[in-house]
Amino acid sequence: MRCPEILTLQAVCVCVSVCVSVCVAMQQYPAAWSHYDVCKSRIYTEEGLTWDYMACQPEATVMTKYLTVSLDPPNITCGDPPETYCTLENPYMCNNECDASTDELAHPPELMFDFEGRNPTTFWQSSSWNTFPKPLEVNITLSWNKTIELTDDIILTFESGRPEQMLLEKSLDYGKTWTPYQFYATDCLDAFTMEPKTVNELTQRTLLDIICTEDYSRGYVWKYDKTVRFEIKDRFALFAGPRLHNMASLYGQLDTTRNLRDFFTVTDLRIRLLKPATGATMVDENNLSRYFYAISDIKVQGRCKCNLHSNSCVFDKDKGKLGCECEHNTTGPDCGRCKRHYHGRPWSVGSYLPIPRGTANICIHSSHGPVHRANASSLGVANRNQAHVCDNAMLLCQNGGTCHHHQRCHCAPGFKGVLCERTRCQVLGPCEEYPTAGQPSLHHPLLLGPPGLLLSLLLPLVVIWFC
Ligand SMILES: *[C@@H]1O[C@H](CO)[C@@H](O)[C@H](O)[C@H]1NC(C)=O
Ligand SMILES: *[C@@H]1O[C@H](CO)[C@@H](O)[C@H](O)[C@H]1NC(C)=O
Ligand SMILES: *[C@@H]1O[C@H](CO)[C@@H](O)[C@H](O)[C@H]1NC(C)=O
Ligand SMILES: *[C@@H]1O[C@H](CO)[C@@H](O)[C@H](O)[C@H]1NC(C)=O
Ligand SMILES: *[C@@H]1O[C@H](CO)[C@@H](O)[C@H](O)[C@H]1NC(C)=O
Ligand SMILES: *[C@@H]1O[C@H](CO)[C@@H](O)[C@H](O)[C@H]1NC(C)=O
Ligand SMILES: [Ca+2]
Repeated sequence: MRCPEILTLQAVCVCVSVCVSVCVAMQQYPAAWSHYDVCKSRIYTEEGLTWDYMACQPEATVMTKYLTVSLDPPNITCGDPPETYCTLENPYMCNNECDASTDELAHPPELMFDFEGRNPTTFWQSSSWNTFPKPLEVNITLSWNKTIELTDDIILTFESGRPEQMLLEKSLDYGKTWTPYQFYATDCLDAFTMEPKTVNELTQRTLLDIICTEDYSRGYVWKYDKTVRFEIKDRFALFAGPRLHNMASLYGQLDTTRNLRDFFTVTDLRIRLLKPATGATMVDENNLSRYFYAISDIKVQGRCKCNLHSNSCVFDKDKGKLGCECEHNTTGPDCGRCKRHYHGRPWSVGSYLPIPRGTANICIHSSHGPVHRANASSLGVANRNQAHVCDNAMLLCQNGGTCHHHQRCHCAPGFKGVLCERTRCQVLGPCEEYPTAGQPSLHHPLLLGPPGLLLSLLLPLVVIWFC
């Protein structure tokens, strides 16, 4: 459900508050937030048909289609020379053959990302722990060469026993530096000298803590659960509620807390396998073919980071990488700067606020100060992180409005908008039919409040603001 389409179709529906009400009625607010999927729409102002700009982002999708994988050590994949493996539970059951020179018996890394149908699973497999007691360590690095934002749990499915020790790392700078995401061990104290924790023990305040969990490594678990997770959704739920029904609260937080947004943003992931499943305290040194890693599937869901300046991200086959298709006169792989000749004010990330349309923060032509364009509708406010909505130079309050603490314009009677750039109900007839209560006051502190309270506060605000 997209308000702007209704708007485009029905020229009479000019006052956005009407549109918002329509949308609310039609989409059973707040069940489905499919927001931020439109970057601009046509609207009518007294100047005629013009563009209205909104914060926008690409849809979340399966990200494993677009990565490159590299293994370290590079020759750690099994099958060269061919080997036969036994199961962990039964050293006499040895029917797992690996031969890199035969298609049916090879287990290359690509098989971690192929489609898992109903057929026998396909998997990558390491060579066995022949070097015991030297540790069997493998790094699996997933690189996008593009900044992406994770939107769902990372899920690894093991065909071997799950590792007794493992570490998930992330990079935000294309692999130059790495930081831990989560530690996994059968015994966190022993392996990493960390107290074992689960994601359920995290709170809003400790959400960014890096924990060691024993949930995905214990004992003879592979009969029950073969997966190892990094729980994104449980972390989202700390703000958005258990079924993520209150995404508004999450978006509000992401907007105001840079660390939080960065936490879910990566260019690369690295899975560091540190110790394979042994199933018992003692490693059977006479039969090391029982110990190895095998992974059948890795799930990573996310969206391109486009700084809220694009709703589409495409894979360029020639360059072999993803790129945002930038709007709002921005450019760069992440829409991270203004286009040539559009430096009328500094580049700024779009904002999720005010919900539901956000603020586009478009780049402005260098020859136009924002003053000239400010009465085109919906000129974005400056990035809220800088708490800088208006000033006495570039972002002047219009039509006799006055700037208070760089936070908001107090508009003269009859005017509205972030910079008082619009007249009240300028195209519609009598204003009296619509709420005129006070000034728009979308202070984001509201969004920090208890999520339940939030929605009841938001809806009237949205309506008031738009009219
Ligand atoms: C894996 O990467 C880490 C750095 O993140 C490095 O110290 C280690 O030697 C690598 N391990 C292997 C087996 O290449
Ligand atoms: C991988 O290469 C290293 C050094 O190049 C070598 O020592 C090691 O035996 C090789 N491992 C396998 C499993 O072939
Ligand atoms: C492991 O034990 C099984 C059963 O005794 C045997 O068939 C297999 O060859 C052994 N593997 C190794 C590497 O010793
Ligand atoms: C990443 O993308 C940049 C720019 O498109 C390109 O120059 C570079 O070669 C790519 N790096 C890798 C490792 O593919
Ligand atoms: C830049 O933005 C203006 C509106 O501000 C739009 O008319 C124009 O098409 C945009 N230019 C480009 C190259 O996208
Ligand atoms: C927009 O602002 C400019 C300069 O402030 C003014 O000349 C113009 O008439 C305004 N247009 C509208 C539609 O208010
Ligand atoms: Ca597979």
